[in-house]
Amino acid sequence: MVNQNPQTPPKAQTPGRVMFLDGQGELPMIGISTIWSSAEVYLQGAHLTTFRKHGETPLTFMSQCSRFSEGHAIRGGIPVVFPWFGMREGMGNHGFARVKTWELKEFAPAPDGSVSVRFRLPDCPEASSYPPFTADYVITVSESLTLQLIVTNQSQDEPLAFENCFHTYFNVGDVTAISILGLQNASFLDKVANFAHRTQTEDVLRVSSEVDRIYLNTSATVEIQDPRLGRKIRIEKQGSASTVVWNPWIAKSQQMPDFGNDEYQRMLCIESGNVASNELTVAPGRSSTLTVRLSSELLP
Ligand code: TA6
Repeated sequence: MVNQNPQTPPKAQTPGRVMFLDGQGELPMIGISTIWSSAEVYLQGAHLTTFRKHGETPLTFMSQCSRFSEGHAIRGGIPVVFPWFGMREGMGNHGFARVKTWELKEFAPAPDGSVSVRFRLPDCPEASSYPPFTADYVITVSESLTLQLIVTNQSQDEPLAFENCFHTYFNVGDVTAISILGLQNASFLDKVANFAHRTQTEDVLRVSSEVDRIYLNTSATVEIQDPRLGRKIRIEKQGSASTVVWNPWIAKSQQMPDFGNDEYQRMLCIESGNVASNELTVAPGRSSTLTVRLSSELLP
């Protein structure tokens, strides 16, 4: 509606809200609500477990079998993978950030109705093999969801090398019916073929078996078209050269204790970050920011 009286400021948006709650397994969690959407974030891993627009099914997928206990990664939502991706000898998969309890530094309901929360990775023994750094994570909830991971090298003289990735699990109606757009001509490491180097020639990627691909040197927006849920999801990114696409399919699902045997049918990971040969090196005193914006639209 047009404001008839130029002296009267337009009506303020309803401010967003932040609530402190006990989540599953009594892990501390915050609930965020805005006029458009709601979200839940566990302090362990600064792990977003749900983002849902009002009137839509959740954008993010959560396994019904996920563990919620200290020191164990949550299965679903958005694990923050840092400072390494994949296996590191004797050190487990996907870094330590996803199992540490992050400090909540700030939460700010903005005048436009959005809410931002900022977390910081605490000091921990595992970080001592790196030059000193800080890692801040800002989640902004509005009609869309924006994620920012800011890593600053606090060393005076040593470069900081690391991998990062938002290992996002999306909720889909039927994984075999979706179309994944935005990866044509990108080259990838195919983990299901012993990391063979390949290039995607098809304009649309479809899933009909296990998929585990690390696409390199691609900063393009990826789109998931989901005819069963009648929606389109957009994944826009900045400061990210890699995209990982993962669906465990039948056998891997059965092997994962914290994942239901049939759940592969309703999820797909499209992960944005900098991994493998796209690993980042940040000079002393400098920062690097990974930004991802997730949005959705119902199909006509
Ligand atoms: O990003 C894909 C991937 O690296 C897969 O290879 C797969 O095993 C997955 O992540 C899950 O890893 P996680 O350590 O959470 O079981």
